[in-house]
Amino acid sequence: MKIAELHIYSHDLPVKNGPYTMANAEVWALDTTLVKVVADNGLVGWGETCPVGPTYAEAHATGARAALIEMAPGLIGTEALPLALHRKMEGLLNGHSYAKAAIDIAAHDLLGKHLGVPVCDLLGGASTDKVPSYYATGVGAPDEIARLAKEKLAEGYPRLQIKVGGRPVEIDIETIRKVWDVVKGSGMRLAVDGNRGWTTRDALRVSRECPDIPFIMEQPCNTIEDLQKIRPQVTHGIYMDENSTSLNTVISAAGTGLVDGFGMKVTRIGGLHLMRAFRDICEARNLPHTCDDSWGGDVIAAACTHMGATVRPDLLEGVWLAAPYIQGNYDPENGIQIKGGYIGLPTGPGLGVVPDESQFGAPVASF
Ligand code: 0XW
Ligand code: MG
Repeated sequence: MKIAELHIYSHDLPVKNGPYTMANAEVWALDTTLVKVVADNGLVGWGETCPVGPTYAEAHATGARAALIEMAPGLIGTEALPLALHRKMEGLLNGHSYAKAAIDIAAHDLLGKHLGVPVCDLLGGASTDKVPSYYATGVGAPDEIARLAKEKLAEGYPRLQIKVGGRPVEIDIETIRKVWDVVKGSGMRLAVDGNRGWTTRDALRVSRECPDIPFIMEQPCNTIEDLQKIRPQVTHGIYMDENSTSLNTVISAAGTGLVDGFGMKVTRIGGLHLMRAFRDICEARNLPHTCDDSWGGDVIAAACTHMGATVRPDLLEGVWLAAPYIQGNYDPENGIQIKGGYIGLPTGPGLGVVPDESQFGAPVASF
C-alpha cells in the first residue's frame, strides 16, 4: 500500500470560553494542520498536528505546513508503513518532528483500515476501553482555580493539572493550597505545571513551602540544566514536558534519573511510532507519564486515546484532550468526548474517527 496523494489543510479551532492561559502563552484560537493521505488502493488516512501557539514548544502552525510541503513530493510513492515512513521522513528533512507526526498518524489510520483493526491493536493492544483523562486549568486567580477543582472533582476526573508561573510565586502557592483544601482526601491526583515559567528560585520555594501537598512538579523551569539544579533539593516528584523533544533526550532523562515521569505529547516526539518506543522506555524504568497533545481536534484526540489505552494502567497519568475547549467535532457521529473524566476508546478501524472534511475547506497544498 503506497502513498498516492497527500493533501494539507489548515483549520481554525476557536478556544471555547477563551483565552487558555499558560506561563508563556495566552491563546484565543488555534490554527491546526490536517493531512489526508490517500493510498494507491483508495483508502484514506488522516493525521493532525496543532502546536498550542508559537511560544509553547519549538513549533508553530505555519512551520508544520512548511515542513509537510517540503517532504510531500518525496513521500508520494512511499510504502505507507510507520517504520518505513519514519526513516523516509528522516531522509527528507532534519528535525520538525511535530510535522512528521501528522504523516505518521495518517499512516497508522491507513494501516488500521487496511487490516480492519483499530490503531490501539497496531500499538500492541489496549488495556482498557475507558481511558482516564485529566483536566488542565489555565493560570488563574486562586479562588477561581479552587472552584474549577471542585467542579472537575465532581465530574469524575481522576487527576487535575494546575497551571502556574508568569506571576508572583506567592499567588501560585496560594492557588496550590486552595486547590489542595478542595481535593485533599478525594484521591484526585495533582500536577502543578510551570510550563517553563518558574526560576529555579521559585521552584525551590514552592517545594519548601508546600511539603505537605503531594503534587508532582511538571516542567517547572525552562531548561534541562535548571531541572538538574533543582533536582537534589526538591522533595516533590519532577516530570519533564517541554524539554523532552526527542527519544534521545528521554533516554538521558530516564537513564540518569533526572525526572520521575513525563508529560508527553504525541506530536512532539514525532508521532505514534516513536511514542510507542517512549511508552516502552518508561515501562522499563517504571516511569509514569501522560499521553497528550498540546491541542487539536478529533484526529489528534483519537491518536492520543489509542496510544493511552496501551500504556500500562498504573503508569498512565491520563490522556489530555483539547475537547472541553473546542466547540463541536470533526466527526459528527463518533467524535471523541470526555465523559465523567474518562474517554471512550474508538472502536472503528484505524483511528475510528472519520472527519467531515467539508469543515476544512480547500487544501492549502495537494500533491
Ligand atoms: C495541559 N496540556 C496538555 C495542554 C496544553 O497545551 C499544555 C499542555 C501541558 O501539559 O503543558
Ligand atoms: Mg505540561
